[in-house]
Amino acid sequence: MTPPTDFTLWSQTLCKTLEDFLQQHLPDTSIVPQRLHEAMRFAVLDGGKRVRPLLAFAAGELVEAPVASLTVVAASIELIHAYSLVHDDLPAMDNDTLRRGKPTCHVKFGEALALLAGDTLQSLAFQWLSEFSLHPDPRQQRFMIHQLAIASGSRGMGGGQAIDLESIDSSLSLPELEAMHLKKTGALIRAAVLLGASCGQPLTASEQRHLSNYANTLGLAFQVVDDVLDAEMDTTALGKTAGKDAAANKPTYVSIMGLSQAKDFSRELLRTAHESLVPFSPRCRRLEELADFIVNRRS
Ligand code: GRG
Repeated sequence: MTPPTDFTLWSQTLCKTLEDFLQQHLPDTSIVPQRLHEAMRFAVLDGGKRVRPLLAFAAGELVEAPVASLTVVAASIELIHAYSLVHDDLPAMDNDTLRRGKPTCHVKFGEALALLAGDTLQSLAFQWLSEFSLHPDPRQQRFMIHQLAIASGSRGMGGGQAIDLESIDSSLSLPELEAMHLKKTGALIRAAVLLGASCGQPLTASEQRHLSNYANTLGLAFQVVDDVLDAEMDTTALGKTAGKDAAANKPTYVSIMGLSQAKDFSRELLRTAHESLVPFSPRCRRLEELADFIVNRRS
């Protein structure tokens, strides 16, 4: 067996920190309404790559942010992500039955409870972001709450999902596809990076531009790779239904560019992401490694 790399150990340690926080702070299943709390915990705990939380932790390392603040930010962002997956899987949207290698939330708990679980996970994210002290300057904390609200709302993830649903059976140009994914997938990835970097020392305006460029580029790269994996991998490897985009006749990077060019594009985006981090060297090591992980992942 090959020994775990330093990056693996780093990510495992922080995933454990995240998991402990989630276990402790998600409402307990003994509290009324028990079944809703079961559904919320089912949707969040024990699954997923935790890419967005890790991005928040890694961005926090640029600014010497305290792990306690980063954990709250990371957990809140994962709640928003989990809620989006629960709603995305509903019959009214993607109508999927498998997620993270388990039945989807509505398959296990019914549609009504899955809807409520998604809604209440979203509320809980903002509860945590406003309840814990994340920064000595309260304006900075307000900025974080505001950023996450925009990223998950109609100008971000929710809006991107609406455009995605409208695009079924239609053709999109590459710039239109990119604009959709910058919202649907990119906005939350960007928020993870920016919120993590908001928990510590202030960045200069130039550093903020570079970090923003990294976050946008990586958000796009994440989606390009997601499209490639949907076309290339099988359901067992992905833990969710493979080949869904083609079956639903959705425009993707693979349908527009072809598989080989989509892969080339993801590598080009990876190079751009790395270049954006140059001003932060060597504090940006984890952000570099996460970019590599996102582009080279197989699930
Ligand atoms: C009702 C306002 C409102 C919004 C609903 C459903 C929805 C918003 C948004 C859907 C957003 C969505 C599901 C985007 C797909 C992003 C994506 C590629 C998810 C998969 O992420 P991974 O691979 O999943 O990080 P894991 O399971 O590893 O966490």
